[in-house]
Amino acid sequence: MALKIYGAALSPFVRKVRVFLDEKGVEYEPVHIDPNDPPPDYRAINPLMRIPALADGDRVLADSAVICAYLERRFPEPALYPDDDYEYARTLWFEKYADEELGVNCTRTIFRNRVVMRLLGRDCDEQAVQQACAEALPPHLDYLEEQLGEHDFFVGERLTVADIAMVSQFTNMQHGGEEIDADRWPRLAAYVERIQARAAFQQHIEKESGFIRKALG
Ligand SMILES: N[C@@H](CCC(=O)N[C@@H](CS)C(=O)NCC(=O)O)C(=O)O
Repeated sequence: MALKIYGAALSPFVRKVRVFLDEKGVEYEPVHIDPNDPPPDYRAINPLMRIPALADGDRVLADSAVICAYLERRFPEPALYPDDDYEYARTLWFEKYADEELGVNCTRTIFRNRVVMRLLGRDCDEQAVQQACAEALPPHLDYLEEQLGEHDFFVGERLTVADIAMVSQFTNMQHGGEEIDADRWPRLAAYVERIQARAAFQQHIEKESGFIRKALG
């Protein structure tokens, strides 16, 4: 039976799980759930009513980090977590950093105000967006630029769930009209562009950008 991924395409956490499966070449059925108006019976799948959730037959799981950890064991190849103990923990660190620290700024502030609020016909809190861009995000970008160094990936010289989580958040920031300043954070900006050029990311970003263009002009 095909896996089902519940959620909406523009969510960074849903995109993370979809890209994770696409990188592994595993098929799935996307089931649309609007996070602003989930159907009541979705509570049986995720009591927190958040997206994404996964159904693998009659097994259900919620939270992108939990889902990816399960999928890694279910479909081990190609590995998206390192074997080495320390590298494994560093991967979880950067995944958590992306989901939480970048998530607050890139998605819950920039993307939510510039895209979601407009799609809902509500006001954008531009002051909150400016605060995220000018004050909250730069220390995170400084740290990530330094941690990335000259490497192609955050951990272990190959793609991990940390890269997928990280670039998924920056994709929402870009959907919200903001870019990483390549003069200030050149390695991070080039890294995001490189990871987004992978087929697994590309297909989603193209569709999402098309939808946003059509909906918001
Ligand atoms: N830690 C969760 C975060 C999921 C999350 O916050 N999803 C948002 C959409 S991007 C959502 O469902 N928001 C609706 C709500 O919180 O009620 C994960 O990684 O899956």
